[in-house]
Amino acid sequence: MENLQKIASQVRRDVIRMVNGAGSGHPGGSIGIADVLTTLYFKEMQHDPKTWTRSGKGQDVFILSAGHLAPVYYSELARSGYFPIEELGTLRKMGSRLQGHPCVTDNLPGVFKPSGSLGQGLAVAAGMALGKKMDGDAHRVYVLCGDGESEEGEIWESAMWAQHHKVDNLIAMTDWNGQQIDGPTTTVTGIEDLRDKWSAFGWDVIVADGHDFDSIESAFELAHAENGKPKMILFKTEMGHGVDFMAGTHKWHGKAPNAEECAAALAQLEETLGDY
Ligand SMILES: Cc1ncc(C[n+]2csc(CCOP(=O)(O)OP(=O)(O)O)c2C)c(N)n1
Repeated sequence: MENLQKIASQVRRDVIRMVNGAGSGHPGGSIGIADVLTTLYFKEMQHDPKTWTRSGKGQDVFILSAGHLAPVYYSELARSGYFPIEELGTLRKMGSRLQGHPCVTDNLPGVFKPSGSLGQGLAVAAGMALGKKMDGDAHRVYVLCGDGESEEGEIWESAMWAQHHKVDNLIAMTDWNGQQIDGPTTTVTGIEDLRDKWSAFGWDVIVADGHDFDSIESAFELAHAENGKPKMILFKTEMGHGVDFMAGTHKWHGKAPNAEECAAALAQLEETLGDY
C-alpha cells in the first residue's frame, strides 16, 4: 500500500508538470482520481504492456470514459510501461501522441477507445465485456465515468443494456467528487443520489473512499462477484486532492497552473520515482 501511495504521488506530480508544460488541460479531476487509477493499474488489473493489443483479448481492459482526465491516464500508462515516461512532457504539443483527449489514430499503446465526448465509454465497455463472455475470455472490463458525465443520457441507456445482458465482468467506476465543469453537480442537474439510481437500474453498487487504499482494494474485491449483475463502484473523491489550493473546487477542472502555481503544487507532492 505504501508503494501505491508513492506511485500516486508521482502520478500527481506528472499531471501537474504535464498540464503546466502544455499550458492547458485538466488537473483537478486527474489528481483527484490518482489513488483509484494507481490501484487499478498497479494492483487490480491483469494487464501486460508487452502483449497488449487494442482488441483487449486475454487481458483486462480499462476505458477512460471521462476523456478529459487524459493527464492521469497517460501517467498511469507510462508508469506501467506502455510508452516512455519522457513522452509525458509532450502532452497537447503538435505531433504528440498525447492529445488533450485520448485518441487511437496515433496508436498510443494502452488506449482502447478515443474519448472526450462524454457518455460514450460505458457503452463501449459494456459491449467489450459481453464480447469477452462470448469469447470465453475470463478477463474483466473496467471503465471510469465522471459524476458530471453521468448527466449524459447514453450512460443510462448503457446501464439498462448491461444489466439486461448480465455483464457481471463489467466493473464501472464513478469519480464521485460532486463537482463538474460548471460547479457542484447538485447545482447543475442534481444527479444525486447516485446509489439509488444505479441500484434502480439493477446494478450491484459499492461505495468506497477513493483516497483510502484499503477501501479501494476492498471495493474491487467485492466487484469480482460473479452474480449476473454489472458493478458500479462509486468512489467518493475530492477534486484536486493532494494540492491544497486545488482541492474541493471545480475551479481547477480545466485550468493549467502557471510556473509559480506549479512549483507550489509540486512542493506539496513527494517525488518518489523520478520526474520525466
Ligand atoms: C458530450 C459532451 N458534453 C459536454 C462536454 C464538456 N465537458 C467536458 S468535462 C465536463 C464536465 C464533466 O464533469 P465530471 O464528469 O464530473 O468531471 P470532473 O469535473 O469531475 O473532472 C463537461 C460538461 C463534453 N466533453 N462532452
